[in-house]
Amino acid sequence: MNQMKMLADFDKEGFKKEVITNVKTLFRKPIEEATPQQVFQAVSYAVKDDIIDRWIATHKEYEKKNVKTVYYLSMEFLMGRALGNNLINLTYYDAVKEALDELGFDLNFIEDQEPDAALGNGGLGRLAACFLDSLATLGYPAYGCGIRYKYGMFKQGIKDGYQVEMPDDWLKDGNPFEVKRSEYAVEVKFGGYVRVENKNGRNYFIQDGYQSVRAVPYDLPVIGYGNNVVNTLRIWDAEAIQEFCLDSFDKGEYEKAVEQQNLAKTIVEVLYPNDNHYAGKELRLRQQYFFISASVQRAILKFKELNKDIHKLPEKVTFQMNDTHPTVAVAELMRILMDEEGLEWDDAWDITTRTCAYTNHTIMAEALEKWPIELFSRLLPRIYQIVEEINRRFVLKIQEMYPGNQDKVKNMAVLYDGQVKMAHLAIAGSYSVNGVAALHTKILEERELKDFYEMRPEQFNNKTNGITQRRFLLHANPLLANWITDKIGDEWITNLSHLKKLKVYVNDEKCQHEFMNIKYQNKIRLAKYIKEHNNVDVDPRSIFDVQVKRLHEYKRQLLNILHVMHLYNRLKTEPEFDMYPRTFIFGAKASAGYKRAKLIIKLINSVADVVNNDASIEGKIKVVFIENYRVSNAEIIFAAADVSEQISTASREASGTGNMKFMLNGAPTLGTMDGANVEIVEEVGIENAFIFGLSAEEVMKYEREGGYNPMDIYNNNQAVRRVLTQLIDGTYAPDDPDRFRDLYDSLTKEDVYFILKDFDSYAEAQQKVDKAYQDEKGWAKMAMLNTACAGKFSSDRTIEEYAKEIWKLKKVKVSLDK
Ligand code: NBX
Repeated sequence: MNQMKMLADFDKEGFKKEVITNVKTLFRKPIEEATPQQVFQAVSYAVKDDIIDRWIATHKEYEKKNVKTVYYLSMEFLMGRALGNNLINLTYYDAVKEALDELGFDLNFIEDQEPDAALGNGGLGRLAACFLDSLATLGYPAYGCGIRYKYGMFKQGIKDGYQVEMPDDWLKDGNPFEVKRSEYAVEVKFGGYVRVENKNGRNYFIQDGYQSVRAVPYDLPVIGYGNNVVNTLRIWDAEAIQEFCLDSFDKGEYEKAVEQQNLAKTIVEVLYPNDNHYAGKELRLRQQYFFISASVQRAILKFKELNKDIHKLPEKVTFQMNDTHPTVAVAELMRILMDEEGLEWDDAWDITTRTCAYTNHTIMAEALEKWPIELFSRLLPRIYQIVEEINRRFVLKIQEMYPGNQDKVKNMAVLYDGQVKMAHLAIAGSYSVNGVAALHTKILEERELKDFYEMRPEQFNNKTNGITQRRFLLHANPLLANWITDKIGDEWITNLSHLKKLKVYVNDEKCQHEFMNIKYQNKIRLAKYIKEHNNVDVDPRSIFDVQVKRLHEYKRQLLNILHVMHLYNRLKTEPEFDMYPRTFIFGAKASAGYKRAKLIIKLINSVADVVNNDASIEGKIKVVFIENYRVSNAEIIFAAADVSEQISTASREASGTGNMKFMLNGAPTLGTMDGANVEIVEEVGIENAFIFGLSAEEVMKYEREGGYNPMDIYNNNQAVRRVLTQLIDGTYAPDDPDRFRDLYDSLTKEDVYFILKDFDSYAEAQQKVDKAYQDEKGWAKMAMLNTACAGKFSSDRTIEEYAKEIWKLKKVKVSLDK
């Protein structure tokens, strides 16, 4: 890379001066008196200075070349912290570290002052963030478009073993990297009614009696690695249109002003903390239309600055819809093309369906967005009219293809049963529909979206997810990153397939030692974090067995903790049983209203209380629940993991991306053949993973046949019966033996996630882990092979596929003339 050249650009003395000046102008203080937060701000503003020139140069270049741009529309961008990542991608990290050292500050400590930008729930939001990083690094013109939530994902505390939620006031000290762009504000209208006006023989549809808000964009820089490219994440804030007029004596006007203030405030107030679950709240639909209308309006205005003919839109713009949440984009684009640009339906529809594309992230029925028509049409009257017409024409097409087949209409219509089905609207309005892992796409084509696939197979494609190695290796695991660079050079930073060059070292004992020693150092770092944040002592020589992800029944944290209970039983009752010391590490936020998920958190903490305090097991098992799992502590956790728990019920996890982050950092997968695990095993070899459980086909077969009977297992499997009984006999809830009865009932009545069914197979795989870890060389080799074979899972690879196969983008080079 051009790292050396870039580093030569860095003016260390100038930077130090700027930090000192920034502290003075921002906080009226000499640097010696500044708080760590103030130093963080001062450093960030100094870094921003370096970013701005590249940012301007990038956009100048895009305009000069009039390039095609992708707009990645997403309700969520789970960015995490910016400072460290920005320095990494500017290739200034080491130089700034040195500069700060000389000023008497530790960069790591300064980084820790930054709150995570947690504008997302989990996988879907983090994927969007990784994609932005890759787009900029590859030099593709792109905008991320989202919402500037005042409060992001809640902060999780653990009180008495239970999750408590606290507001995430991430903007309270300001965000040094953002730039407010008031000049690009647009109006977004809600409610009212549609009036038809005839002008020159053509009907025009005009929304009247509406309430509206001013959408104001804030831009965040997204820096490409060492290439001068800076793309933009544009997040929208809402402001009242009418200034709040205190001296107005007109009561009606005054009340209207207050109403509009409130409307603006509430729209962007908070991120809905549900993942893979649809709640159907009116405010959520308002959020969706708010950021989509603003983003699409702005994109069209920008397009028109450089292009005369609106028919050329698909040649210059793609809207990629991250799940169904941004799907109103289809109708909003139709509205703008017809009502504002004056196009006829067919023309507008042709343009729209060559501009929009849709990514599906789930097959879980409870996650499918369906809006009651009553609500949808009241809130978005003109958009609803358009959706009605889309539906009318789409149903005609279905009937033409399948005359007399009412089932097809029932399964595919956009409007059905009084509801607007957002996935159907997304498919009808898109030229591309993609799943996020090979197995997931196959299930979409063969089952979930079968009718749509049969109608238009060429529309469907797979894009297996990926992660950015810049954040999840280069920044998160500097020891391993340096070791890899020493061995094979630094090209892996922008081309992860180079990691396969590490394969020649996997049998080399010295390399094995070095690799495992780095893992050990990272485990010490995590142990320190756990001591500081949880006050639990863990032994870095034990196996770090990690499950970190959102809490959801289908992800089966319950299977993991039931197995811990089982191991504990064995240690207590089988004198001949022994095991290698293991630390079971959990981290997970439960959606605030998801009772059962919260009860599972309480169970994990209750098991931890008993097991961690039982001296008789000699520390063989430790259980730790890491509070407030988020991007910033994830970086520490992945680097330190020995075992990656990816144990979802097969067919339920569309892809998973945590699995890839563990693999990259040298942790073998203990998992089911689900999502991208299938492809991980393909890359690394099944002998370098611990695979167990029903296959997706087997799960789906049981489901077609009405499930299975968990009581058969309860009756025949002593180990299972024992842990289930312990859920209701007070072993883990002496003060309230009924506390976990709901979990007991869910497992013995239906067990919809096949936890008991997969229990034995999971326990067996866990035994294999225990044995394998004790073969030091064998384990080192397996761990190294996981890193060496992770090349496919770079989001750079994923984005190249999107760019070539869906978006048809061209790369742009940016140079800085000084
Ligand atoms: O998207 C996740 C899937 O569960 C993962 O398997 C996949 O790897 C990841 C990226 O493709 N889905 C997800 O995170 N969904 C949500 O967070 C979500 C949020 C709100 C909502 C529905 C889903 N209404």
